[in-house]
Amino acid sequence: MAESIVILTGAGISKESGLDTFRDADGIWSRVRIEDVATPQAFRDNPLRVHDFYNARRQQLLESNIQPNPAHLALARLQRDWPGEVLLVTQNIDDLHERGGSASVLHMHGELLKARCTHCHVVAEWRAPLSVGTACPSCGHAAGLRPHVVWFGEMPLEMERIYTALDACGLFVSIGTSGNVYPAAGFVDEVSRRGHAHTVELNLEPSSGTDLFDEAIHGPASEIAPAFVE
Ligand code: BV8
Repeated sequence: MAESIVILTGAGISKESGLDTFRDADGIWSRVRIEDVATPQAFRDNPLRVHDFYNARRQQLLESNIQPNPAHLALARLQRDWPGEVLLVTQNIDDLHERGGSASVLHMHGELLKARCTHCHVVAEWRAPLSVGTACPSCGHAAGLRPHVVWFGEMPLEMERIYTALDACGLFVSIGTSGNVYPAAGFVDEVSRRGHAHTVELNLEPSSGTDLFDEAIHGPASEIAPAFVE
């Protein structure tokens, strides 16, 4: 039986599609502070500022120039053609994997095009700007909606399913992530501890955890991801 594969992607895979990364010199965290926009405390203190931050990113994602690049397309082909299981886990909240043709994507840090009600917990597709007074489409509660994203200090989504897949995989590939944010940054350790899976980093430059991988290939994702998949 073909080995199962876990792919972890980060902001670097969407960079060539026109979306900024977080920790590069021109990245999102060079312009705004994490504590101002990406924590539960920030949302309690200043929901308007947090909504503005995600509204702008949602609007940009919906602009016509933002399209999946060859790296997204290559992973969709891999998922379609590989005879074994391929779990595609992304830290990205964009929908470029889906638009690139991936039928199954696990968004461990949530999704920009969804909103969640803090009262009834319903998750709804959401493309319009959110504001402090937007009513929940399900329970009608005014001011209950928040972006469906995982902020710092919150539990990432579907961790049980991810760890089960990490424990069973024969190949783990990390693409376009700096390896700074946990628990995702610890996945390579989790796989390596078991000793019988191959681990590969595909990134523009060596990430902070590059030495933890069995193999590392450096260059733009749109070139090295398709080459790796073929
Ligand atoms: C949790 C929201 C358990 C959505 C994001 C100390 C203090 C406080 C907290 C902690 C601490 N130590 C550890 C923690 C936990 C914390 C954490 O890891 N902090 C770090 C920073 C120290 N983690 C958490 O809080 C997580 N939850 O641990 O839960 C828990 C909970 C409660 C109680 C007990 C336990 C939750 C983390 C989720 C945070 N949410 N964002 C959004 O707005 O987007 S994180 C943010 O970083 C993004 O989501 C992003 O996905 C994620 C990872 O970033 P990357 O994708 O790696 O992007 P980055 O810019 O860093 O790197 C890009 C890379 O691409 C670079 O290497 C670059 O070279 C490369 N690149 C660039 N261009 C290209 C390229 N590669 C290829 N081709 C190119 N063209």
